[in-house]
Amino acid sequence: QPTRNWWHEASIYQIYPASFKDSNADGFGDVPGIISKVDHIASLGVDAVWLSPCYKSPNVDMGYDIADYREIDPRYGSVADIEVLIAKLKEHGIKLLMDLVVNHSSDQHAWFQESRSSKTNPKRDWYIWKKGKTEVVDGKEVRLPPNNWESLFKGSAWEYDSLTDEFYLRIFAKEQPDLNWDNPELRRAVHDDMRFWLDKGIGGFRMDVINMISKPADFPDAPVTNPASPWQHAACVYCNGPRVHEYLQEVKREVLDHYPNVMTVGEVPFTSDPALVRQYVEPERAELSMLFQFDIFDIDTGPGGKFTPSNWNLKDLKSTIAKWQQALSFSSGAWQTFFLESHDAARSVTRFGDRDPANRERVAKLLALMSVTLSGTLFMHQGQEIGLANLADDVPVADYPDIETRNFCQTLREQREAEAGGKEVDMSDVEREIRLKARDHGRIPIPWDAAAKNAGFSESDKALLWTPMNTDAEACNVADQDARPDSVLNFWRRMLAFRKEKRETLVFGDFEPLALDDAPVFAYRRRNLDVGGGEDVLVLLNMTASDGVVATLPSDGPYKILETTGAGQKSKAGGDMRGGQDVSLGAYEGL
Ligand code: ISL
Repeated sequence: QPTRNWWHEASIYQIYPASFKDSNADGFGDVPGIISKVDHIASLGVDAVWLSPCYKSPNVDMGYDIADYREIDPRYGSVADIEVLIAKLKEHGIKLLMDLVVNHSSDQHAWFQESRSSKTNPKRDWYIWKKGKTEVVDGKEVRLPPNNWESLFKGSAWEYDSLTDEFYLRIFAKEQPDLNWDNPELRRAVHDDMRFWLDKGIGGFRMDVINMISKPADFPDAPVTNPASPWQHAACVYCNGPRVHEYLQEVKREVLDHYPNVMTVGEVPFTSDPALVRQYVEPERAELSMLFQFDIFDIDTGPGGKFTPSNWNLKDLKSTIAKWQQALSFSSGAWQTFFLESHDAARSVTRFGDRDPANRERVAKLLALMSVTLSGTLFMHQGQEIGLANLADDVPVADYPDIETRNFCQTLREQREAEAGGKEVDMSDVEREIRLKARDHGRIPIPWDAAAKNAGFSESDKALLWTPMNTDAEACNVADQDARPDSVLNFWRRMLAFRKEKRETLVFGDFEPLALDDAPVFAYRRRNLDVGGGEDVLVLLNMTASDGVVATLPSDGPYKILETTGAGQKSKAGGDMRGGQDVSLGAYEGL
C-alpha cells in the first residue's frame, strides 16, 4: 500500500488574487482583500489554498511573468501580507500553496536584464539565446528564428534582440523569456527562491508548465500541422523533454525533501499519455505529489485550436474521465488531481451545461457532486462555489483583457484581412468561441454582494476595474447564496464534508464506470477497498436538460440514497432502493 498523506484527501481552493477582493479601491484584488475573506474560505471546508502569482510583475500575463520571485507586487500588497495570510489560514488548519513559475520569467527580471546585456555576461546562459538562420531575400540578408516553433500566445516562439543580434526563446509572450534549466547556476538560483517561501511555512507549490523546463538540445523543427503559417504548434517537441526528470529529482533532493509534508502539483499541458504522467508521480520517483493533466479540461478544444469549434459529446466526456480515473488512483500507486476550472478556462457551468440561466444552479450542483465523487485531489476555482457563469452577452468581447484572447483575435483578424484584401471581415464565429472558452471568464471578479458597489468586489470606479464584472450579480452572488440553504454554495459545503466522511471510498477507492455510452446518465461506482468490507458509492448523473431520464440501478443492492442535487429527490434521501430498480432523474439531477 502506498503511504497516505494529507494531500490525498485535501480539497484545494484556487484564488486568483486580482479578481478575489480589492481592499484599497484600485480596481485590483489584493492580499489584504483575501485576508478579509478567510472566513468565507474556511466555511467551505477546504484544506489548502493555491494562490495564483502575486509576485512583482509587469503583468503582461497577469503575474505569470515574474520580475522578482521574492517580492510581492505592490498592487497586491507585501511579503508581510503573505505572512499574515499564512498565519490566518493556519488558524483554520488551511495551508497556502504558492505558484512557482520558473519555466520563464518576466523580461523585467534582473536575471534577464543581465542576460540580454551582452553575450559575455555571466547570466547570458541563464536564458536560451540562438543566432537564428540567415537568408538572402532581394539581395538583403534577413535574420530568421532558429526553428519553426509557434508561441502558445501566437507568432514565432523566438524574439529577436538587436542589442546582441540574437534570438531568445519565449514559448509564451515576448515578455516571458524561457529560463535555461540546462545551466546549473540557474537551477541553484531557483532552488534558493523556493526555499525563501518554504521557510515562511507554506504548504507547497503549484508548478507552472513544469513539463516544459527541458528543451531538446538540438531544438528541432516541429512537424508541420498548419501549412498556412510559418509557425507550428511545437508542444510535442518541447514538453516532457530529455532532462525534465533529472531536474525535478534534483529539486526534490536539494529542496523539497528538507521540508516534510509539503506537496507539489505540477502543471503538465499537452500530455495525454498516462504512462508519461506516471513518471512524475510514481512512488519510486515521487518527483511531484500530483499533476494537472488537461484531457478533461481541454475537451472542448477544436481541431484547429482552443478557439475553433468542437463537437465533443457526452460519450467523449465520460470516457475521458474514466480513462484518467482508471489510469491513476491511490491503489495504482500514482496520484492525480481532479479539476474542472481554473484561471485558464471558462466557467464549467457554461461549458458543460446548456447555458440556460434557469439551469445554472442545477448544473453547478451536478458538477459539484461529480467532482467530490471522483478520485484525485480536488481543486476548485474561486467562483465555482457559487456556480459563477461566463460573462454575459452584454459584456463586449472587445473588453476582454486576456493576452491569449487578444493575440488570438488579432492574429486571426490580420490573416482574414490579408485574405480579403483589406475588406471588412466577419469575426462573429470567433466571438462565439471566445464567449464560450476565453480565459477571461475564469477571471471574473467575485460578486460578494449584489447590493454593494461593484457587487462588493471593489470600491473603485467601474472604469478602474482591471477586468469586467459579470452583469448577473443579482442572480449569482455570495451573500444571497450564503443565506439560502438550497444554494450552490451550501451544496458545495455539504459535498466537501460528504467527501471527507466517505474518504475511504471517494478518495482512496477505485473507480468503475457502469457504461461509457452517449446516454444522458453518467453512472459510475466507487469501490471501497477496505478489506473490512466498507460501503461502495454509486453515482448517477443526468448530464442533460431532459427531465425524467430513467436509469436502472445495477442488480446488486440494496442501495440507500445518500445525497442528491435535486430538491425533488430530497424527500427520498435516506430511502432504500432495490437492485435493478428504475430511478427517474430530473434535468441535471445527480444522485
Ligand atoms: O491557457 C491555456 C489555454 O487557454 C494553456 O495553454 C496555458 O497557457 C497552459 O496551460 C500554461 O498555463 C500556465 O502558464 C501560462 C499562463 O499564461 C497560464 O495562466 C498558466 O496557468 C504562462 O505562464
